[in-house]
Amino acid sequence: MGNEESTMMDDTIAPSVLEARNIEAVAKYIKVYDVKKVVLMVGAGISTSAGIPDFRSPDTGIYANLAFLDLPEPEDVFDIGFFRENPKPFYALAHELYPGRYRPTIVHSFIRLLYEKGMLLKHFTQNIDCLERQAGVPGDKIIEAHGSFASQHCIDCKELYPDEEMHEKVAKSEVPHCHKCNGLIKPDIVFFGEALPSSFFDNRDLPAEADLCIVMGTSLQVQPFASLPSLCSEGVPRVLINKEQVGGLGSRKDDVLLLGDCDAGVLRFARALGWEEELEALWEKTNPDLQSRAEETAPPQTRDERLHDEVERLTEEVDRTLGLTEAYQRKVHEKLESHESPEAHRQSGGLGHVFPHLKLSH
Ligand code: CNA
Repeated sequence: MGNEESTMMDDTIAPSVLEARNIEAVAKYIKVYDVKKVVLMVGAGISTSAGIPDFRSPDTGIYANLAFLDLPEPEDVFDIGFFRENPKPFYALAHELYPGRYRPTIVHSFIRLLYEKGMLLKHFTQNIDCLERQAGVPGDKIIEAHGSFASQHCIDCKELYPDEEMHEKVAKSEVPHCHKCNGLIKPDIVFFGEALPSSFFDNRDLPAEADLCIVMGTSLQVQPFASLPSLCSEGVPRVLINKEQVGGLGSRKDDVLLLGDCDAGVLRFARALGWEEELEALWEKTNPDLQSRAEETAPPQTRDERLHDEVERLTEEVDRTLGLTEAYQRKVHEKLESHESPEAHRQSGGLGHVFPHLKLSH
């Protein structure tokens, strides 16, 4: 399996379903055939523009930059046998890759858009960065074929390890140990020599049902994932958006290769579908600056809201600086007095209940 013919289709041979072997013809096919069952197969290349390096890109890939970890072979960082002997290189790398530090790319938002349009049959990802979830693709539409950082267990007794402690350990590049048996803790990502999750095998029939397949950002070098595109039915268009041609993509009559950067490829695809604005709006929602901008442009607060916020802020300040000086107490008191009318003050029973440790004189 997975040894698909990789001889490229001759330009003189016409496609069977598409009008032409280009992305505009795929967009037309989607509209004309009312495509509703799209399968995606992706890898690290869809997250490189988020700032997460892939494995195999020369110069920028993780394998080319593992010298600092001093490994016999770069692949050893994900080798379960090596991990048992020396987990430190993996945890140094986990520190770099850990979810929460990166924004989804426009490709992740494109996958979400396919979902919103009711067209996403299944998204197969080799990535462990959880960016598709962060972009709003629901978990039941995603097969994380190589697992993810979402949970972690002891490699010996299989005890679950708490998320919060894991975050702390990874943040410090420390190796966590099991609270029960002191074994090594490993995130539930699939290492070389480990079985893929059952969800991968349970859903492996879906590519055969698809009416469109999109492969992006993967070198298709890791089996059994690499065989997925070959499981699509003959006569179903397959699109490859990647820096280079990979696997058997390009060997069938309705294969379309969009070689180059995947963000640019997806934008061109969206434009051909008339979805460009929608896609950009969806991607903008993943912008972490959006929240702060929303706050800046929020309508002015009412007097009561301002008062409530001020009380909360002062409570925190007081909690932080227990053991206040007399002068500071006076300052807080004056400030509160100037924000609250005597009437409101009486009705609320004063501020002593908010600051039980503050002896305010009324
Ligand atoms: P890979 O073998 O490193 O291949 C990446 C592919 O993407 C190559 O063909 C690149 O040319 C191509 N590529 C890189 N950047 C771009 C770009 N901006 N636009 C278009 N194409 C690009 O990675 P695979 O995913 O194929 O290998 C499988 C491994 C990688 C899985 O086991 C993953 O767990 C693992 N991995 C995941 C992450 C992540 O979660 N983001 C990061 C690094 C490695």
